[in-house]
Amino acid sequence: MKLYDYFRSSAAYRVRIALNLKGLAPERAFVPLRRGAQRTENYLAVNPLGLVPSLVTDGGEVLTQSLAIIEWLDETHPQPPLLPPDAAGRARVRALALAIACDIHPINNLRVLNYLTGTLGATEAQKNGWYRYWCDVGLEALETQLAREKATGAFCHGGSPTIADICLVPQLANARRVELDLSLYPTLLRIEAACNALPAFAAAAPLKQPDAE
Ligand SMILES: N[C@@H](CCC(=O)N[C@@H](CS)C(=O)NCC(=O)O)C(=O)O
Repeated sequence: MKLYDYFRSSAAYRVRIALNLKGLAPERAFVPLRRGAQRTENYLAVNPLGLVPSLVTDGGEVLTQSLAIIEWLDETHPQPPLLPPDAAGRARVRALALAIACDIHPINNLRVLNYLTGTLGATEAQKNGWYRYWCDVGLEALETQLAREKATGAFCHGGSPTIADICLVPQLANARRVELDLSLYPTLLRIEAACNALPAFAAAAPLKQPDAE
């Protein structure tokens, strides 16, 4: 397998965590987003979305979209499972993951931020304000949900990590980069600490990657 990766990409960070949890270490190709490598002919031939991650499977298929990749990994390498055994649990975990992957992350993506500053003429301060605002809106809702629901355990769902935790940890790393006040989210911080105590999460952190700048 081959993972197209970038140290600071939180979507790729999700896949790195899942691969580590499954004990898999594919070949890696780095796509330096800050230098526009995602829009080169070579990379667009792999993934026409021009986004990382992409995973080339042993069979040569190119998989895109971090959550689709992670669910594929979970189906093809079932241990340890990244989704609960019951349908209601799976719906809850997917909803938590999608709250991050669909509602927080995309509007703070590099190309959106570049459009704000480049096309719309927003200042750096306005851009960072946008980022912090949408991150806060999403994380506040997650904190409320996780703090009040009985299904929350040491991790987002019970006592072992799922795709919800896999999305949460990279999103909190992004929030720190824009200096969001995370003390407002004690449940999220508690779960993040439980995750980062696991080598699979710790080893996937952006600054531990070979392409970290
Ligand atoms: N929904 C996609 C999002 C992928 C994505 O947005 N990747 C970002 C990095 S986290 C990217 O490649 N950005 C490049 C750009 O915005 O030009 C997924 O989950 O894989």
